[in-house]
Amino acid sequence: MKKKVLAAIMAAAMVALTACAAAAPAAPAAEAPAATEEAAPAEEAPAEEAAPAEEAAPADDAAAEDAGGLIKVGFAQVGHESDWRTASTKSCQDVFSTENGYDLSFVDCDNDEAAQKEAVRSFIEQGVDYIIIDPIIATGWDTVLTECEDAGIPVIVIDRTIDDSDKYVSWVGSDFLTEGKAAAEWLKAYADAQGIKEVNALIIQGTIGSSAQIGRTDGFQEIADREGWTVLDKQTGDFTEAGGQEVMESYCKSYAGKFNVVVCENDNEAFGAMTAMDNAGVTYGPGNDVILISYDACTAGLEDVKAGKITADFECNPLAAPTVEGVIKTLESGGTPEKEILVPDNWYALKDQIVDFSVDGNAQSMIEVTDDVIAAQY
Ligand code: GZL
Repeated sequence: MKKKVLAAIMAAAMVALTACAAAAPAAPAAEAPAATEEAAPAEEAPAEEAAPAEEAAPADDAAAEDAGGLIKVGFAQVGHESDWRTASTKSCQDVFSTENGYDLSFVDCDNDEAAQKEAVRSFIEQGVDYIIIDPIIATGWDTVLTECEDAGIPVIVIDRTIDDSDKYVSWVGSDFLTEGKAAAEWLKAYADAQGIKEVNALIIQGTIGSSAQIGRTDGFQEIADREGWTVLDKQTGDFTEAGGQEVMESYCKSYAGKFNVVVCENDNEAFGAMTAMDNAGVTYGPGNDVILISYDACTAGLEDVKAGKITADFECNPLAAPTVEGVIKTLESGGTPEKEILVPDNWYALKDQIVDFSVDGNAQSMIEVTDDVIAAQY
């Protein structure tokens, strides 16, 4: 929207300049006012043949062409650390395509907070119409969001939250605290059904300071405290498979024979943890030594549920881009979008591991993992 106004002003200025040039005695080409690219066609003809103002359109069309009539969107993505992230990126690139009327500037910030702030500032320099941010961590944002506000560029936050500034139009994402509570409330119901009296859990956390990590850790811990469970340790695997394997290798040495639950804050960490447990001779999944809980419920994660490796998987929906586009369309039409827009999550297990449970008094349902469910997943 911002760019369109600018293009119109430039076009009007070009028309005015061309009109002036046509009316004034022709200055020798060398003395003619410096013309911008856009004015070149009108300036090239000798004054007497200067194209009349209305024929200055080619220059204006050139300016409009520059803006392309597309809505310019800058997206500062966390990185490429997980299957979830891959799906999130694809969702955004599919929605904010040229065919759909967008000119997307995409930056993969490779889990680097400084690079992410730099990307947002580059979008301001480019004069995009909208900025989308998936914030690597939840704090440190007010300064750069103030710069976006000063530049008149609306910011939309997708997925993870920004907790130290409200200078954005909308946040679109999942309820991470509920995800953590759901995993723990399911564990409580499942342990009771299995006659498991003691829970000794090890947690492999996501990127420390990300709202996804904070919510899942805090939600699980709240129920663990209520139930008197022992959380033996929490260490970050940074949402990566390598990180999950490294932490689980250490856990298998430090807590050998002492744990019966492993909670991985995303599927890629669970993949790594499984490798480490295999190497240490620790069995996991229904009927084995360890109850393995994971988050994201990506396709590969659900395949591991179906294979009896991950005992329960708590989804975080990565396909928020269509909802973000809805926010932009509302803004384009002069409307005011909701400040917080939740996208729905589901919980998954095999039939025998599905138990009734509630979160904050709200009854939960679980989806049985079948080949069809896996085929339909992201
Ligand atoms: C959650 C998202 C997390 C996923 C991980 O909304 O930000 O980051 O759970 C991803 O897979 O790396």
